[in-house]
Order: sequence, then C-alpha cells, then structure tokens
Amino acid sequence: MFSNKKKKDSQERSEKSAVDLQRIPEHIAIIMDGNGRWAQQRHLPRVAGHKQGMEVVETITKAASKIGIKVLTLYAFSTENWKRPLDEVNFLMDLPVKFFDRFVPELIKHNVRVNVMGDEEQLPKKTQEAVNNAIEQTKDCDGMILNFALNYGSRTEIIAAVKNIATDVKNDKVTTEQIDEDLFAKYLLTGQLTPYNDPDLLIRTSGEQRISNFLLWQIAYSELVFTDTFWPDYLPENLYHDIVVFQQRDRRFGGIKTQKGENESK
Ligand code: V07
Repeated sequence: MFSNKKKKDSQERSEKSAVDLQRIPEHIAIIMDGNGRWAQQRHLPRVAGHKQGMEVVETITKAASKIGIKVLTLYAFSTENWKRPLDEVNFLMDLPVKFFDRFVPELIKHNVRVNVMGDEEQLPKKTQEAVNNAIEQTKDCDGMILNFALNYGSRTEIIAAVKNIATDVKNDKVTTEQIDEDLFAKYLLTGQLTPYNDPDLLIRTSGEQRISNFLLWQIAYSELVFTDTFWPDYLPENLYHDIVVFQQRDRRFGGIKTQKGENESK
C-alpha cells in the first residue's frame, strides 16, 4: 500500500521520465489562474489561494530550473487586476515583499535570476523595493531567468514599443526602413530576454482558454496548453506532463517537419 507521499513521488518520477530532456522548451510562460476558486472550494478567503499560489511559484521555479528551462515567465498581476477588491489588491502587493524574504536566498542557491516586466511606477513603494531588491540580489545568477509579469498588459507594451520607435525615428536613431520584426521585438519588454524572447510553451491553469492580454506578439508561434488544475494545486508532475504534451505536438512553424521532429524552416 502506497502512502500519499510515496504515491506523489512516484507520479512525479514517472511524469519526469516521460520528458525528453533533449527537447526541453527554452521559454515557458504560465498564466497562474484559479487561486481564488481553489480557496473558495475550501471555504477559505480568496487571499489564501494567492498565498498558496506563491508557494507553488517556488516549487515550480525549482523544478523548471532543474530540468534546464532558460526562462520561466509568470503572470503575477495584470493591469486589469486593480479592479479587484482593495483588500485583495493590498494583499497581492505584499506578496513580492513576502516572496523576497522567504525565497530570494533559495533562488540564489539555485542560480536563478529574477526579472520583472510591467509598469513598476504604479506599484506601492514597498512592492517596488522588494522587486528591485530581488532583481539586484540575483543579478549575478546566470542560470534560469524567473521573469515576473507584474502590472503587465500586452497592448500597453505594444503601444509603448511603437512610441519608443517613433521617438527614435524622429531623433534619427532608427530609419523607417529599419523597422522589421527583429527591431520591433527589441522594443518589447521581452527584449531583455534575448535570445529567449518568445515562449515556446504557454500554459494556462484552471480551465480558462483565453490569452487575457498576455504576450500577444510573443506567442505568435507558441504551443498553448490549457489545464484544469488550479494554480495552487499545480505540482512539478503537472509541469512535466504539460511539457510532454508540448513535445508530442507537431511544431511546424508553417515549414516542413523532418524525421527527427526538427523544424526545417521557421
Ligand atoms: C503573486 C502568487 C502566485 C499566484 C498568482 C497571483 C498571486 C510572486 C510574486 C512576485 C512578483 C515579483 C517579484 C517577486 C515575487 C507575486 C504578485 C502576486 C503580485 F519580484 N507571486 N506573486 N506578485 N501571486
């Protein structure tokens, strides 16, 4: 008879062994949905789901870094989330502070570098400080990048890129002829992630099948995986499973697939 722990460990091992370590997605992005519903199901306040969700960020970060992911982008707070009740917003704004105290030493041990993309200016001072400290203290880590989308919205990101390009054209730093996909990508917030700007795999938890203004430009060729699991229940074995789903798909980019499953053209 299996104990729960043993059963969990063996599920984790079997999902992990199904992963082809030669074809790990380099950049995974996750919409961490379902924290509120997870809590409501347990008759807990919504914020209990966010708290548990933060623990899961830690576990999944370690699992992702161990199997060789280069960038893990997590949608932590969207520009729409300000519309939530004030109590909930306040709690959310405290999470980077809690995260910093609890997890930054662990991240350094795992050689993980923190990056944040989104409008930082609108965040409370204490949140900005926690974020900047996390970035600063992990800046020499050269393993996986843990990239938080915080107060992020993709349309705003695209408009900002357009404005910055327009300014650079006006100041003769860029010519209109030079504007192409590669140049445009450098002006997006993911420009800092080069050469891993675009996610290979986008996962959304909790059953919703929408993009919700996340990385609109960058997911042009991404595989999309929607899973019913709520984010606070998401375990390393779920991540390995979703990577296997990714590996089983044909990634053709409109080109011709070769026998080895490599792309002949992008
Ligand atoms: C947040 C926990 C995860 C579930 C989804 C929403 C709630 C980690 C951070 C964070 C962000 C920046 C940073 C360090 C940590 C975070 C918010 C919400 C607003 F530098 N988790 N988490 N930020 N949740």
